[in-house]
Amino acid sequence: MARFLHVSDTHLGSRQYMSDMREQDFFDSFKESVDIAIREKVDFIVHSGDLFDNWSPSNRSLMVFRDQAMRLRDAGIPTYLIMGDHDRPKRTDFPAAQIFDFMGITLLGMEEAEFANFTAEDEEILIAGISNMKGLRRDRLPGEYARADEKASEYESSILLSHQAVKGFLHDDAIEVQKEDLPRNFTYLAFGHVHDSSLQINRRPVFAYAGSTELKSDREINAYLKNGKAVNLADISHGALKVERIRLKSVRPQFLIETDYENYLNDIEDTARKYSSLMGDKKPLVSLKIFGDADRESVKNKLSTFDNLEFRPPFFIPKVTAVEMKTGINKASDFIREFFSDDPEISRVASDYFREFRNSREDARTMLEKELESYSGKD
Ligand SMILES: [Mn+2]
Repeated sequence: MARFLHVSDTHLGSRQYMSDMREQDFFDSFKESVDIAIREKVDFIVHSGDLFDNWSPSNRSLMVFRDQAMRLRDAGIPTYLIMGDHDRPKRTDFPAAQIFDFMGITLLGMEEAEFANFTAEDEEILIAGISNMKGLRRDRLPGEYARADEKASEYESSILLSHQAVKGFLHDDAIEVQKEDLPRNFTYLAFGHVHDSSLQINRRPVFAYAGSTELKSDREINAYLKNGKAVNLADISHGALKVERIRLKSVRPQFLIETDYENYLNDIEDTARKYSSLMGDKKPLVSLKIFGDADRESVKNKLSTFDNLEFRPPFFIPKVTAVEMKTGINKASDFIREFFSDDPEISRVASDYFREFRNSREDARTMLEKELESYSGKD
């Protein structure tokens, strides 16, 4: 028998909303995953990709990972991992995780399926890994799955690590793998890439997206409110698998509230009450969308009086006003000016971005990042 933890999509270094607080949240939930591995005395960890948020991580992210890798090494717990789409180098370079190969961190399957053996008390367990394959590499994936599957037929217990979008779990444009292409001989398919978790125990092999350990985007809020974020704790023995989700407590609760000026205070109170069971050590982070007319100053003042909630700067979405097509509106920039005619500041920003995006996406991106940085700095 061997016990292992399946962790995925930790995205160390991610700074959601350009926020230092959010960067720390990702570090916290990664550390909690390591706490769980040590507490549960697992024999090894499998990580199914997107360890770091970026293929060239910040020094801080590398330090955070180093410190946790040292704790695991001291506890005698090796880690097997693959690269996600975020950690595959965009030019000729080594993957960041490979720096830690001397500490019991084994990176598998950079270009093709690769295999490691874990020697448990009474059996050899196969750990197969294929890093994220997209673009030209994608075409080789079915062949690599087939090769891994053949290898798995030689073992009673086997685990496959892969980081891809399987049909049924993401929108159809993003699909890279059909369900019938998935290998059949493994005991457990440990998948990464899809951030909303799912665990299918009533099929062979057992299939799991462990899901991300923090919310990388507000699209993850609904699934998070339903299922939380988790890592999977599994016992594997002679081809039999028992697996349970262990919820991560350090995840910062997030809410998205769509409302209007008349109801926003009630809606905030209702949401906070409804999800009071999620309130832990961290203040929930609320994204607020206010539709229609609103006294923006008053909203901002009111929000600052909540001491149990953190607010992102609220989004105000004014009623869409029809632009009358009068003479003189020939160019898109005239149209933009007319559309935002009640707010000269927004009108200026919109025109600037329109112009920049037309010239160069890269310049526009730099401009947007600068603007957001100064914005989050103010808040
Ligand atoms: Mn990811």
